[in-house]
Amino acid sequence: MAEIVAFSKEGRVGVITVNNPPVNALSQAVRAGIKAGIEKGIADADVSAMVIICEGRTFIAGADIREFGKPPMEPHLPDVCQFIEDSPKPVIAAIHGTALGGGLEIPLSCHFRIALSTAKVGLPEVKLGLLPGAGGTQRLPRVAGARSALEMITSGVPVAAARAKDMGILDEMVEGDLKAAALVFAQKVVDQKLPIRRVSQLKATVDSPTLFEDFAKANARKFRGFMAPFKCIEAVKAATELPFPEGMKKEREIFIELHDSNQSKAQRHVFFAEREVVRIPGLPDDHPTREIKSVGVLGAGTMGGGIAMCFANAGIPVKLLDMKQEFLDRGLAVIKKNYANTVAKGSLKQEVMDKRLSLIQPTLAYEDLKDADLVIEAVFEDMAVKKEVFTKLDAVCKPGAILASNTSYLNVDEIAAITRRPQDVMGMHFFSPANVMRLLENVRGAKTLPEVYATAMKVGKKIGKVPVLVGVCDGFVGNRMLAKRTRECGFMLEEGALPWQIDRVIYDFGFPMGPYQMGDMAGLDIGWRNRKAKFDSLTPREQKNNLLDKICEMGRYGQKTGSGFYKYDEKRNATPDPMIEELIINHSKEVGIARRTITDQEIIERAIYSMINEGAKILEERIAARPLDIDVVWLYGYGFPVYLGGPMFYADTVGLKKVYDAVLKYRDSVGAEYWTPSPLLEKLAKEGKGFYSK
Ligand code: 3H9
Repeated sequence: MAEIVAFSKEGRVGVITVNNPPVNALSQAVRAGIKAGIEKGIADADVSAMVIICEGRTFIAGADIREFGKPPMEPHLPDVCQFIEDSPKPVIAAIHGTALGGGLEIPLSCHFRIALSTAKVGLPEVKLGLLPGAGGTQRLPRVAGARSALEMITSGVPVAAARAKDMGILDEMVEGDLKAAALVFAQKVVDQKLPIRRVSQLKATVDSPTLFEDFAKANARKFRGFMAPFKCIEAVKAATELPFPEGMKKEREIFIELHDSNQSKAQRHVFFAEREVVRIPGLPDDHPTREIKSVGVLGAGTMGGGIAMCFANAGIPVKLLDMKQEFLDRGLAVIKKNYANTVAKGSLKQEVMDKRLSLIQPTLAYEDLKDADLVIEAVFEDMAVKKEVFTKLDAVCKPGAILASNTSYLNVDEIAAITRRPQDVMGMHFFSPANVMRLLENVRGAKTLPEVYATAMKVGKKIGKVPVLVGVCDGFVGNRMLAKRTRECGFMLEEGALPWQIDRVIYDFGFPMGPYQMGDMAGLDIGWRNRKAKFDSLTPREQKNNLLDKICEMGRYGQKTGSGFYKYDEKRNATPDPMIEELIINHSKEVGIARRTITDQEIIERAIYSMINEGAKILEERIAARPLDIDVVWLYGYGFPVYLGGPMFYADTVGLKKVYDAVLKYRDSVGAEYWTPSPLLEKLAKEGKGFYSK
């Protein structure tokens, strides 16, 4: 087996090669190996310079995230970095792939840095709720200036080699054989006796006296709720004000504070959850899948058009079918407009847009779908319509084609049963706008073959989605849980809350917007239509809780009609409407409920804990295989705050006993038909466990 870190000599250059697949993360062995390599190089009189280089697909991708939360093991990364910088012999980092986090902090401690032109460098710790903890916040401002460092560190977005060179992070950009280029560079350093440049001894430049305040203010919305970006600003500021050793001390203190915070734990959980979610429990990673080379999409409306774009973006040709030419024309015009907007913003080249458009072929004939490997229908949400469509698809599609429905709550098994191939039928629930939203709920029916849903997971990833495998139930994972929040918020309006109070609490919790702002934006008529379709299955209290009916009957459908729960000006700025307040107060009288003060805490408990309880039921019923599947649905489909890790992770941080006790409290006050604790929640709470710590 290859050594994790090897030391070899090429002429007078000591080469330290890291080989720790898959991404050369800085495990204890790597840290120790690099330090030992530098020691060897210093001690060896025949060595005049050293190169740090990596095997495999990338340079070091950072600290080993799996080691976080465990007892730290020596040598610590900041010490290794300092040891490199203190070396009396020049050390050169030779970068390929992505040098991230600690993987950039090592090069910043080297005296010179070269990279392939295809390489990228970045400090993405902020995305894990951390800050660079091995000198990144102190050294980057010293090579790139405080403003660039702030941008890179608080966004976590890596920069390409060319930009990194402009910023002063890289000394040279090279092509071809990186090791050969590094050896040439090292020889040059030795021959020309280039002075060793220790970054810690440089001065961090600040281009404006109010840089830090201005930067925090300008990004306030983007950073809302997150601790780490503000802490990153504090650390970079320290680099401009304090001597290096004191700045390092400050960085260390903040790193530990963030590392131990629930936010960072949540964000690290999200990092692994989004990678784990595509793995299907019980199926090997290499389970056979079907090849998807062409796709059919039914319905050229907003949803179908968005879905077609997803496949075209991934280079997969799409036949887009609708019933009338005018529907196709309208749908294609919207697709064109969407692409044109991206071109206008400079994020897409015109020729790429043209190529993508050419991959979307409109058609009126089902016959044209006969060769498609996958067909996704996005027609009207009505079982009779879906059955008609699937009967037609069953008749024309080739054997082995996967037939998927984009339904958001209808029974996929019932749809599958109308065909002669239920094993090839499943749900693929995209979220609106489908070309933007990352979540894809892949719904496996009772008879869907593993090969079929494994294909949907793979193709989902290919088109840039975060696919989550779920089972059949009303609303699947996301909408089923959302329905509980909607119900409780509706009840709280009757009992004493107002839409703007609920919206404020949900926004402050960390969602992008509250439920009533969201309803107004999406169009209240959608929820109204759903309510009418489900009216008979509602409880008497839910049937009488008819504020939505009253508001929609006034023609107030939300932003698009200028009013809904809120009223809107011509710029779509919302203001609370006294008329709606009066309507709600009168409604409470009508249904005989004495209004009372609803605290913000009650809003959180009823809106969020009701979803957690439902999530636990979803786990029991195996609709979702793991709590992480539920968390990913909520993070990517509904804007659950990343720094809380998703509803199930959040529940663990609150403590399941507390959640369970609240469920019992509301069972007594609101009613057992709404608040029966899930047996799983009850069991875990009583055992003092969490969804993740069983
Ligand atoms: C840090 O550096 C802190 C320091 O400042 C201070 C310390 C004192 N550790 O993403 P992929 C695994 S914080 C452990 O699918 P790609 C990953 O889980 C760190 N494991 O591949 C997956 O495992 P599995 C700052 C890691 O090609 C496998 O590698 N660095 C790490 O799409 C493949 O990953 C970052 O935040 C890690 N650091 O993308 C960089 N990284 O196969 C995080 C990856 O079992 N990493 N794994 O599921 C990335 O952004 C991407 O992985 C990368 C490759 C772009 C490198």
